[in-house]
Formats: sequence, C-alpha cells, structure tokens
Amino acid sequence: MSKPIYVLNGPNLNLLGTREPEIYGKATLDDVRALCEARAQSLGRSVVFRQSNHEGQLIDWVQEARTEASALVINPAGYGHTSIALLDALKAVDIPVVECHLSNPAAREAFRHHTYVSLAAAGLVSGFGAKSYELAIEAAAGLSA
Ligand code: CA2
Repeated sequence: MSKPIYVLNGPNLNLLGTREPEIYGKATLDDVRALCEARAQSLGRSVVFRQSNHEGQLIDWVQEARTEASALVINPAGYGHTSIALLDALKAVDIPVVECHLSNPAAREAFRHHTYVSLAAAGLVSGFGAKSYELAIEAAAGLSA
C-alpha cells in the first residue's frame, strides 16, 4: 500500500465557498477534500488533507511529508507569492511536488504571476476551480508509487 498523497492548503482557503465565488468557485474546502479523497480512491491511493493559516505549520507538514507521504499537492495560497521559507522546505523533500491553484494566477494581478513554490514543483495545475485538485492528485499519483 502506497503512502498517502499529502494535500496541503494555505491561508484563507478555509473561507472557500463563502466569498468571491466568481474567482474561486462555490465549493467549500470540505467539498474539495471529498473530491480529492474520491479521486485518490479511484486511483488506489489515499490522501491526507490539511489547511493552515500559519506559515510555520505548513512548513512542519511539508517536513512531515518527507517521510510520511508518497507525493505532495500544495495550494500555498498567498504564501506561494511570498514565502522563501516554504520554498526551502519544499526543496528539501525528495517526493514529487505538484502546485495547485483554483484560479489562474497568471491571468490575474501582476503580484500573483510569480510563485516561489513553482521552483520546487514538478508541475502546476491552475485555473480549473476544484477540478484543479483532482487533476493535481492524478498528476501526483502518476509521478509516485
Ligand atoms: O487560486 C488559488 O488557489 C490561489 O492560491 C488562492 C489564493 C491566492 O492568493 C492565490 O494567488 C491563488 C487566495 C486564497 C484565499 O481564498 C479565499 C477563498 C474564498 C474567500 C476568501 C479567500
């Protein structure tokens, strides 16, 4: 049995489904969790799904994933654009990292065009709402055993 795919979510994603549905969709984070679990199960895999508003907590989970996960899907939210510390943690993992965004940051404000996380990611899925997560799980499963 493979180790789980860790799905980590950054700041403010706990508010998903409550505001800005035109950008982020109507699904709540619990809906996204259910989609990830179902997609992983269909691929014979499992997920550990977590969200934190705290940079250090996310870094602790990335470090945990080094030994406990087969692959890592991360929506770093705002920290993707700012956090060198998160990038450093991601660069220290040997498992595949897939970056995931609900919206398409490249089509939004200029400050969203760059993410540090991309420097440590095998690839990026963005712009498909909750479906981005399903595609990211698929990619992560395909890159890991
Ligand atoms: O599109 C994404 O998934 C983002 O990672 C979401 C981040 C944003 O800073 C990135 O540029 C792109 C924002 C997450 C905040 O999510 C909210 C959802 C609903 C209501 C309020 C915030």
